[in-house]
Amino acid sequence: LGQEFSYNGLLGPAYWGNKYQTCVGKHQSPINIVEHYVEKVTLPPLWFSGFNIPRKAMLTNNGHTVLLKTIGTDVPLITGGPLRDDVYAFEQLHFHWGENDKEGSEDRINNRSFAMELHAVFYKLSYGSYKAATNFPDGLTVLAYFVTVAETFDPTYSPLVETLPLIEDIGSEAVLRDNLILESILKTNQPSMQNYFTYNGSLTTPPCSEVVTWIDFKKPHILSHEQIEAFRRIRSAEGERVTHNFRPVQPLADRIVFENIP
Ligand code: SG7
Ligand code: ZN
Repeated sequence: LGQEFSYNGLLGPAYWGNKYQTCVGKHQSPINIVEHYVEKVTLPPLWFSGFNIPRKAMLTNNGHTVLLKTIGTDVPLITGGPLRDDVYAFEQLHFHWGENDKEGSEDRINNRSFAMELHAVFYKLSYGSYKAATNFPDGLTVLAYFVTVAETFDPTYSPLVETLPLIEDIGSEAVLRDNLILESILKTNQPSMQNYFTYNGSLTTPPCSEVVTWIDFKKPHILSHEQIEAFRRIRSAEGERVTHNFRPVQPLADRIVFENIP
């Protein structure tokens, strides 16, 4: 588990391209989104289904991040927006964070970093599986939520945050005490979900496959400093705390970032 790449030293982001050719591709993620240069558009609404059902959820420490998967059939689906008529199925969600609350997000807005970024990963259902989908340019979509820090934190994160002490060791996993309603964390029922940036990019870790339609919501989530500290206590392959698991921004090159104005 988890020693093919790292976020510092000789396995750090500057060296990912040595082992993984795609990581030096032209359409990599993350990027800095400069609001002055985005192209405003009005896309069909994003549609969410199956997010309001309570599901058994399992949290895993994979040595790089904290990963949540739901257990059971009839997975949550999304379509619309930049996905057009294609249907994408929920695979997992995970987080990126930094050493302190001033950094941690992967994408930036006008060069601003956020304390954390939540990624909900979906694969195009017609490709049959997550793994198969990663071979196609439109194989994945990731819903990205920026996180800012305040005392008045979002209580819907509590069941997840309370499980973090159980998975501090690499490879450990734990089932959330109560079944999880993804809609509470992901806010899929809220109008703010229709205001987002979208662009074509890559996985932000090796193999850096350029197969991701990124959808970055403008409205940030709010966690407390203490909640983010609980993430910083999970341990990597080297037995050290994971205090930095975000990739530096990559060149935009010839890409256009769109902003959906509902
Ligand atoms: C996190 O981000 C994990 C990885 C994921 C990677 O490290 O969620 O997933 C697993 C199953 O470990 O890597 C290949 C892959 O999905 C990159 O995903 S991201 O681009 O959304 N950040
Ligand atoms: Zn991610």
